[in-house]
Amino acid sequence: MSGTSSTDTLNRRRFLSGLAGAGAALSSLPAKAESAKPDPAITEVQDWNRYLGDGVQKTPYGMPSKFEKNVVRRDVSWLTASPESSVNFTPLHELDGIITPSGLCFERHHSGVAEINPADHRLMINGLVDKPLVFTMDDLKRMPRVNKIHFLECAANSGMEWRGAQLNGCQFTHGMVHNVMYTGVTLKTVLDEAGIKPNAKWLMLEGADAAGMNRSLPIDKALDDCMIAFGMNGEALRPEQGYPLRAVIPGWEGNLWVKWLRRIEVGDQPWQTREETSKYTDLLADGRSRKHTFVMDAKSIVTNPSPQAPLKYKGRNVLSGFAWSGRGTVKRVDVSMDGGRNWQTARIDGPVFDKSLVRFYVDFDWNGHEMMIQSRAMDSTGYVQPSKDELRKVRGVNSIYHNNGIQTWLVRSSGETENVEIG
Ligand SMILES: Nc1nc2c(c(=O)[nH]1)N[C@H]1C(S)=C(S)[C@@H](COP(=O)(O)O)O[C@H]1N2
Ligand SMILES: [Mo]
Repeated sequence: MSGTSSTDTLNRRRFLSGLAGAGAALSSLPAKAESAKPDPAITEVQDWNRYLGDGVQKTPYGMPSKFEKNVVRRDVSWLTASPESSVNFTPLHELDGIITPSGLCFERHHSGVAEINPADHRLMINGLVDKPLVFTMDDLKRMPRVNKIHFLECAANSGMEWRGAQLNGCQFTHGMVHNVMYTGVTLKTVLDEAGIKPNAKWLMLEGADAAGMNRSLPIDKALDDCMIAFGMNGEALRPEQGYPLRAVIPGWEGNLWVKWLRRIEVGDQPWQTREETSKYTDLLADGRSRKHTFVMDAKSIVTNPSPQAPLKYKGRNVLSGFAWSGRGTVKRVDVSMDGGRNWQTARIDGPVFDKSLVRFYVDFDWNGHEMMIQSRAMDSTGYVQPSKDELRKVRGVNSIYHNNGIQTWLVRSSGETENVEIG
């Protein structure tokens, strides 16, 4: 029997006798004949098997196990000057399946998290409309509702990697992405209610944060598949994600997904705001800039193994990662273990939705040899994720945004894994 800890409660002691029978049964299990050293995890009765656990309502809003405290968002302290205009990163190597838990969705704010009482929040629609409107949150919640699962990727995701391998961990190289189920109203529903004029071509979405962040959105995209969402993963949006209302612009760069959404102006041309002129444009080699780079191209990342999740065992292992495309669904993911010489098709498991992450696996045996692991996504338009060199050929080396090049992880024979690039 293992020793009892000093935190034992009276309750626990009282129930010790009650559970003695069960304990005796477990400890009388025959030890495995072939195992030289008995494993106390199986031969000893554990505390949690002997004492009563916490009752209901210990945590009215449930939290992860204390043994999961590594599973957190992280920032890179030198990346930005202040925490209000900054970013943190989703711990991709700790996740599985396709849904990002709400508390782990990376955050990107230009002026901090606005704290808004939903009772005081309004959404205004003005400009080239028949009838300017102001909605309360309750108004929006009485309109026909939809649920959609989509990824959001900041255009600057992997931006540090343009000139070579930089940050050691997929959380930092690829962690500006999350995948969430949104609940809300389609943008078309609210626009139809206001009635858009025939000459309307663009919308301007504006946030209620101190940045008043705003972006121009072409009307065709708005009417096609955009939403204004008040829910994420089955509950209200988190404050960090724009509570009480945010724009959902499926497949397009995260910057367009205006949080704390308070106004939509309808116009006939783009507004040329800061976020679509001096920012979120990329300088090409010839000195010109790319304009209105909205779509996030197909991309993938192996999350396990990766620098923060080294290989621990020889023999049976699971390689895992995910892929996404802003142009549709992911059709196939190929994985190479030798730096791109040979490729095998990974097994996609779980639901495959439009403009959503898909999860892939390769079940493999590892004999301890060094590996150069890569993954390559193909989407429903036939587009194939390029290598970083192929990207640089077209885009030069002055870019920050829209780096969807193939990532390489070097797995050493110790299992330790590093961010590298092969030429
Ligand atoms: N109002 C407002 N909306 C915003 C921002 C902001 O700072 N203010 N940041 C944008 C950027 S650059 C990105 S990448 C996404 C990040 O969304 P997230 O914080 O839910 O990850 O929100 C966008 N919407
Ligand atoms: Mo962003």
